[in-house]
Amino acid sequence: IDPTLDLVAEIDRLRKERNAVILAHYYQEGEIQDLADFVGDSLDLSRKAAATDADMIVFCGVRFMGEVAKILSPSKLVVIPDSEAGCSLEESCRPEPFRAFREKHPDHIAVTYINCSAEVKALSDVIVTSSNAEAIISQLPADRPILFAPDRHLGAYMQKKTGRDMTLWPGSCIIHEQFSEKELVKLKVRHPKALVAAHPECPDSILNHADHVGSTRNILDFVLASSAKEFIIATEQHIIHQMSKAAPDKTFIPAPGADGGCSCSNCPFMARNTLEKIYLCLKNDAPAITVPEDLRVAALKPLERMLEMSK
Ligand code: CIZ
Repeated sequence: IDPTLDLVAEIDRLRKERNAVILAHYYQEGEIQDLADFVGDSLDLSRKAAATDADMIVFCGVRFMGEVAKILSPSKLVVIPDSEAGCSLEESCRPEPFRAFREKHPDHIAVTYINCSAEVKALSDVIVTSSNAEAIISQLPADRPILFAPDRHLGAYMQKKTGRDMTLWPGSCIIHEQFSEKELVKLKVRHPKALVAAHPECPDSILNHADHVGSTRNILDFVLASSAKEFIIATEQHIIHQMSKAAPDKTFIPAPGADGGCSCSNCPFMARNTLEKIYLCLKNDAPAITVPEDLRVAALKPLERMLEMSK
């Protein structure tokens, strides 16, 4: 790429030329969030993907999110800036062991977190995000046990919130798992007025110190509505970009890892996306997401159930 190219202007030109919509997750770099047409969590963004009349969707997030957009909007060209932008939760739950897990528990309803592959979605009864998991689980028949995959911390939190009988898949997110309870307690001592807002992908040892637990969207709403001025944020740190923009008078501190610093909350998969790669994927129509039609139809069913149950 010509280093003198104004990437933001070029992305803008190509977006209009291609009738493209740029979707960005809250966990993307601030400069990517700022140029997106919509910024949100995976639930908001999948709704946008389902409703768009654009010809092309540029999904700035991780691969499974682009895959969801393609499953919901098969006639659109869906591109992602980097095909290597994976997810540790997706990796922790491969289709074959998941199929065996299901077969071992034939009477269970398989509730699967959206952070998984299309193959695992296709083997599930209903998909959830952290924004709608509690509402969806509460609507499921009370006499049926639940299999929850792949995030065991979100599953354990849902078990506590809903009182439902659940068998948990042993997966976790490399980001949320790295926060340190010891360092968090030290940070709270230094900032006694700060409220802790944590994502339910965090282990119990972190959630036990939280004043508020919620999805990205929910944490964002919480800090904006709160009269407190200082917050410790226990999720991927780039959500703080939206918080600081909406409430510049408030202070947001990323929760610490074992070294006391905040580098642990920078998702290496989300960080693969850059302005250069967004420009290139708009220009080259690649990397494009493809999902075989039989798999797409099978994965669509539990996703549509999710959209229906979270209205
Ligand atoms: O659902 C999402 O977008 C993720 C990964 C987290 C959240 O809480 O929004």
